[in-house]
Amino acid sequence: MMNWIIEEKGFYPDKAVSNGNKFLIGNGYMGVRGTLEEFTKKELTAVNLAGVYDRVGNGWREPLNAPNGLYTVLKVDGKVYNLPDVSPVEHSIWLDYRKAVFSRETTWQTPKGKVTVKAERFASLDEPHLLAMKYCVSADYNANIEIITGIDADIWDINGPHYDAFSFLQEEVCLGVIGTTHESKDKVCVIEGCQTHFHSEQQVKSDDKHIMRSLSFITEPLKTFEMNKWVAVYTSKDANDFKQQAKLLINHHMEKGYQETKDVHIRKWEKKWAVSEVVIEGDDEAMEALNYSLYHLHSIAPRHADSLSIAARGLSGQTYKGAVFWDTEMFMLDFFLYTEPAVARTLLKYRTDTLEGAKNKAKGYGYDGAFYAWESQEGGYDACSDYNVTDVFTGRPMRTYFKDKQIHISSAIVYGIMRYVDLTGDHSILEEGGAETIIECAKFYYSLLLKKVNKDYYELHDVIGPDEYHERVNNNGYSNRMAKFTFEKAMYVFDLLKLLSANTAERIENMYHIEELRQKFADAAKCLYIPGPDEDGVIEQFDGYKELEDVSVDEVKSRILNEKEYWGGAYGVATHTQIIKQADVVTWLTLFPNDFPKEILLKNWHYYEPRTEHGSSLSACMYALLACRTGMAEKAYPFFLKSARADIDEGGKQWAGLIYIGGTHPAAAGGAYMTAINGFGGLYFEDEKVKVKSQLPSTWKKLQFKVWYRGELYQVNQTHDEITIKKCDI
Ligand code: IFM
Repeated sequence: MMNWIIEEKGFYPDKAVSNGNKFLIGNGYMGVRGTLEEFTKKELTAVNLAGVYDRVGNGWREPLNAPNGLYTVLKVDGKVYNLPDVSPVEHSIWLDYRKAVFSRETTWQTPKGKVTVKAERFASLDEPHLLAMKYCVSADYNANIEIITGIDADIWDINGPHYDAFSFLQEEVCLGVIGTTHESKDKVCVIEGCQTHFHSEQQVKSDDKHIMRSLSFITEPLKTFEMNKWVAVYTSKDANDFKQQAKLLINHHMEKGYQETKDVHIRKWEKKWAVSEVVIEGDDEAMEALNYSLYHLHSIAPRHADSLSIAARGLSGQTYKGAVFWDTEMFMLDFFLYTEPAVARTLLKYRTDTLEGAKNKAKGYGYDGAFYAWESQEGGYDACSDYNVTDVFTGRPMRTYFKDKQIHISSAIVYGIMRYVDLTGDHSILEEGGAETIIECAKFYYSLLLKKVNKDYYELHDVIGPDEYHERVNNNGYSNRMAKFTFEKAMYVFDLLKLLSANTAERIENMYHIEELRQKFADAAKCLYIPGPDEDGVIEQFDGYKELEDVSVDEVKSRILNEKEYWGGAYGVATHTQIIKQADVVTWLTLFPNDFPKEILLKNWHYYEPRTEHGSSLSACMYALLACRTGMAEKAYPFFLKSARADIDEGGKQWAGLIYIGGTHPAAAGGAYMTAINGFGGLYFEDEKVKVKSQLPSTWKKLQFKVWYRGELYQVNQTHDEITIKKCDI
């Protein structure tokens, strides 16, 4: 039986950080880490805002965390009862990820009796600016209770503090904090309102980082005292009258009541699950892990905007600078295309709207066209630093070349746009900047082409492929293949112009010498060097890769002097070996399985897998997908489960030196989804039809899912003996 609840019984202070990720709630506008009400920045409590950034001094620019309006502390008979300070007699936390509600229940023993707190909260899917909480206290004696609840503006930041000043307000039933950001002087406004179902004495107090109300009352045995709390979060980017809107929102929901607000939220989630739930009969673990992954993707989908993308760590904090990587287009996009194409469009619109930033980046390096940001923030600003890793031995920043050399990022944007066009049949994204984006990306690659005097083909030198441990290599197969794909798609866009509106066609014709570009791109697509298999059937990841030391991952691990040391860069332990960080050639073959016969795909899978550290959560799903494609469903399974459980297992790297790099792993979540649907489910589209070539793992008795394709919703049911695909009534 599918269990939609993940739970942790008992209190483990060391898990505060990983639980913050695992029990995260969010609604695309904001994410609230799964920390307890009394937790502070020490436990990495955060209300992380989507797409709003700030920079202090030379620190990394990162997304804002808002003041925490859920902050609540309990006093019993004059003493604070907080975790982790006072050990509980019982404690558990759980997340109902079908309903997207996080709960905790904690009982403490006081000298006079037992006191229990039961709380739940959600980030409204109906109203992106709203958080709601129910906080209940009961005791088995007449306890003297003080609930101290308000807003904590002592915020956890990695490279902050991001607020120059806070102003506090107390108006009617509301308490509020308005922070002024450092870089752009934007305002972040958090207003809370509170309703109790009991009589209490109320007092409001504030200091320079908090505004809190204390509610005092005496409990009666076996009676539960309930407090409901609403928190509205706005920024000055959302509305000029943000404060007014925040107060209106609180008042509106206070009138509606907690239960109604919650019911509407749950109904909205039910609508999402009605389309996106994946049923796997015969394997509850897989079904739970997969749908839990989908919960995370839903929680970070930017439904409140029409041009916004998703950060590599979702809304779980400031890690990776809250920036958007190729993760979105290559790993998460399929989920949204299949279940909520409007979100897919919003993600891609962010890319077409940041084309100027990409053109500026290309220009800055002396290239033509559009070189997208490796770590994209608003406007396409590349937040990736020249020194993205700190050497653990010397404490010195290490020069890394992710920003300068991961040229494959631009092709990921083209891939995403074309997949959207293909699966939705909607050309409007091309009309609204997509066509230019594709052409500019092709121009970028064209300006990078090299031809040796004695050769008649083009090469791409000095790049970094998906495997980041080998920097500045020549002819990375993945990058070259994706550049070729980009040239082909740019030519396709030229052909498509006649189907687009006259305005778009005219705009493009005025901007470009189409015939000249067409010839250039055709020549580039034809003559760009694409490495082929050697006598062993293996495709070299880049020129000279096979000459590197051929050792095992374990051997490389045994050479490590510090468990946090970086494996790549100039002197990394993997740099001069064939050990790679993540799927690279295998990613290419997964995307273009028809480039080579199946035996070559298999040979490369078997060659590269033992040489892959899987040091990135993006790696496993590519191995899983190619394994499915080559008839190795059983081999794919552990890689699938690893991706699906990425945020359940608390695995992965959490810290790099003193820098927290943990958080949720939406790309792994999206990768798990692709493996289930495209891999095991074998979903593909041909002749404008939904088709499947399934190969379910032996334990899966049935796989059932829905997908949107060209404006129609289809339900796909598969067993080992039967496949049905039928259109749903919408
Ligand atoms: O985009 C990835 C990259 O491929 C590997 N390092 C982490 C990034 C963000 O997930």
